[in-house]
Amino acid sequence: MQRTLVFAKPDAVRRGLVGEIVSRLERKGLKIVALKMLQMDRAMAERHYDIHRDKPFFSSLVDFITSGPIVAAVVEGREAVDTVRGLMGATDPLKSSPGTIRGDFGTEVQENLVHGSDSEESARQEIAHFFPELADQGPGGPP
Ligand code: DAT
Ligand code: MG
Repeated sequence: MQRTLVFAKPDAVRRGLVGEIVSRLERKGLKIVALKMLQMDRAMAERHYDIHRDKPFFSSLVDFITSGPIVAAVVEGREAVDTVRGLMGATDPLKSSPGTIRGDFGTEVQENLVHGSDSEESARQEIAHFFPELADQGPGGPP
């Protein structure tokens, strides 16, 4: 079993799509291990998106992701990282297939509804960042 970090972005919360997103994860068979609403401050957002620091859209991305609460989850299942990325669709919602979250509900690259870790290593780092209370747990929960 593998774990990954998923969050519904501020646009998804504003549009009332949190239940839809969580439901799609659950209906696929993934297990919600942890779930919480929080609002990222700039420091947290800049750390989360550090890899994009030099991109032209970085400050706009940080403005957006800190513009309201998000709902973050730790999700567990077989190949959870790639499974969630598949459910999300491509970064640009106009290039995402219908049937994916972004493909079904988005049109904007920035306001693309959902985040999912892109590798097992980023999942480990992101889970520790968003859910420090789980950081010392391996897959499957507390010993
Ligand atoms: P993903 O979220 O699919 O992993 P990413 O890691 O490349 O995509 O980018 C992180 C976020 O940054 C993405 O969800 C939306 C925003 N973003 C990416 N490319 C962008 C662009 N060309 N213009 C504006 N925002 C962009
Ligand atoms: Mg990414």
